[in-house]
Amino acid sequence: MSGAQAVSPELRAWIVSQLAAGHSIPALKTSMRDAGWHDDVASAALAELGPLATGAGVAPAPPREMPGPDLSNAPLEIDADGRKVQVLQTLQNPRVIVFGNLLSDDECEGLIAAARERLARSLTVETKTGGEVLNIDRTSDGMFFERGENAIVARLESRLAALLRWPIEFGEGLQILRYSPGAQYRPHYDYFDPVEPGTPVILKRGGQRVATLVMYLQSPEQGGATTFPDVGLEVGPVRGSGVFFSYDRPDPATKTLHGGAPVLAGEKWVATKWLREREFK
Ligand code: PD2
Ligand code: ZN
Repeated sequence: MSGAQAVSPELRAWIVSQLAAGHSIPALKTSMRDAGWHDDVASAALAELGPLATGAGVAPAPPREMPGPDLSNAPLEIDADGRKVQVLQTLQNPRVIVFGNLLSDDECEGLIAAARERLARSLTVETKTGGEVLNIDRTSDGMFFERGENAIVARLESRLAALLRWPIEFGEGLQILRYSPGAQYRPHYDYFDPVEPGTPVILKRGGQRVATLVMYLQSPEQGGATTFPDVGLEVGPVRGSGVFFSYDRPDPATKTLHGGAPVLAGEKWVATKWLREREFK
């Protein structure tokens, strides 16, 4: 303590706000001196609070809420809006969960039948401009359903909202992909790359993607696994099952690099549901 002057809560709050506004420590010292604060009080306060300006010593952000099932009691199956979904396999880092019995055969066939006539060579969101482009990394054909577009889509979406504990409104419309022999989806991240110039436009609608669920509607005869190269995981594309993974930040450190291995024989059909951090209007 120096003389009669202590670092008051008001001074503390003022320093924090000035640092947050980008003012330098020497500039603050001059202002404090002009306002009548002793140099040693000013120095002590700035030494304590100055690291805030660089981010050092700031408590890390609290963990954000993420989509995912409640696995606190290690359930073998979860009742999701009336369907008993199996929990077949889990990985902590990256967060990956393989589900069985997600869809019935009738639901798989119904989605394929409704999608088939609307298939076009798959476009991906082009992060350079925010538009859509043909992507040579993805050689499947695809289409999107609107959210709630037909009875099967609506039923599946409420099942997924219950299973993953994430509002229906935060999900993109269901994407359907068909991979013919030779088709693949080279490894990529599903979040939008923050450094690409088109990303801010994409994020206006619902914010970042935070999780993906790839559901298998038809198994190929050979090939077509969903791969996670960072951790050497391959998930077999078995009809009615699906692989869920989440990413709490748009960063390769999430280890969520993943791809669709080439289909070697037969046709592989998937439905992908992407979840956003906010309502996707
Ligand atoms: O079809 C797949 O296995 C696959 C792999 C990687 C699908 C996606 N990504 C996707 O739809 O994002
Ligand atoms: Zn993907």
